[in-house]
Amino acid sequence: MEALGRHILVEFLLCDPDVLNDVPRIENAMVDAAVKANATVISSDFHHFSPWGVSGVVIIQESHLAIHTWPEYQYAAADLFTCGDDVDPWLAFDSLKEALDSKTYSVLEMHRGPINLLKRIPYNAEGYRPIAFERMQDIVAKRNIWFTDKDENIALSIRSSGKLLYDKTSRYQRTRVFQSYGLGKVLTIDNMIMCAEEDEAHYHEMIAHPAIFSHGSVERALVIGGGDGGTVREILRHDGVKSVDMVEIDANVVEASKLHLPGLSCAFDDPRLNLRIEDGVAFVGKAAAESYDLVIIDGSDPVGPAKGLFSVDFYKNCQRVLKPDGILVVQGESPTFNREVFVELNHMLGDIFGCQRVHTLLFNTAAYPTGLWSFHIASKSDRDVKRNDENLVDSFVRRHQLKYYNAAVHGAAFVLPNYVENMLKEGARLQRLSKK
Ligand code: SPD
Repeated sequence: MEALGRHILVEFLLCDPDVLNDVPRIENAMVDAAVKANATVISSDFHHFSPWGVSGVVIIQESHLAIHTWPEYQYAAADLFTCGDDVDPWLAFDSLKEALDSKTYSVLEMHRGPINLLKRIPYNAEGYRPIAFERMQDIVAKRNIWFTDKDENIALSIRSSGKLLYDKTSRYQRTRVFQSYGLGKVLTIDNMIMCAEEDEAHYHEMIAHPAIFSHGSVERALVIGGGDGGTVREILRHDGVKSVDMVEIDANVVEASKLHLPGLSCAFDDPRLNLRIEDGVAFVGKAAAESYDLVIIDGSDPVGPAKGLFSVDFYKNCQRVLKPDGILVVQGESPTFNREVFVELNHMLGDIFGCQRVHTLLFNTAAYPTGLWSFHIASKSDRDVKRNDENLVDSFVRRHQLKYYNAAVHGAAFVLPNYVENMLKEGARLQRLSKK
């Protein structure tokens, strides 16, 4: 039958679920399929589908290829629609089948616009042809691939250039570095964003300097996690610091940073740094009592290997290894994105250190969902962590050309909006009730 276009509807079954949940990989497979079918790619738009999977479309000059994937069912639904005799959608089908590693499939082919049912009218766009041809010369395929960090309800997407610079999976997790358009190179662990070149200073300056300046004489520090190197870079800016033990569980994170994030990994060669690749929870369990002025927990979210970083026993050990006037800083999650963990961490530390000695600071970041993140700071003595020596801070900020932290930001970061104050108080009330 003669027709204007061919439309292939495919059920790809028993596919590789990891491929089906990988936005850049699916986008590449679809663009590749279009090229193999001899189509001209105009643009592509691919996103994470909630809660898992990928959804996207490749616009081709000869129509479109679209896909939705369900990794949890090892299933993908694709529709491959092409017009004209020069493009063969079956070549796209073959290419996709292989890329998705689909063990079985079913296909329905429809001929769209059957010529014998249509009546051609004397429509003449000849005058437009030269203009259209000229415009076509400027078309450069536009690719939209988004890395999305999300829970069931809230997400943050960063547009990727499609260039994956690092991708390794250890026994703990998958570490990737990709090139983004808006925030430089981005480091991810599993499906979470860890840091982005253009924005990481907010996080790393605020995890280190408020605690160090309020302590006043940090000499020995311990960092758990922080494999990208940003936290130790900030600590080692302080001349008074004599040694830093850094314990990262996954060598891949350190390797990815050394290879692709020179701005973060630049302090790895500092002779004061003792980098160990091992389990931070076990390390703190064995470390000598009262041996550190500062302990920083720079972990990822409470899933996978970072889970142990969110337990009472772990924080009791952190308190034990601190000197009597030592300070603990904990990656505190977001009051909106991870409300429960945010409150729970604050209270857990309050139970161990005493709630008057635990303070929460907030800072903004473009790289994490909701844009607002926190650190909880627990002091082993009665110091006012909000105070700092303005002159000292100012000259340090000038000397190191800091991007985010300064003396005023130090104080302001501890000022909490009412909803956050109330969230922490309400959580404390519920905790008291549950203990009765
Ligand atoms: N949701 C991301 C929480 C980030 C935790 N750590 C990032 C590591 C940066 N050094």
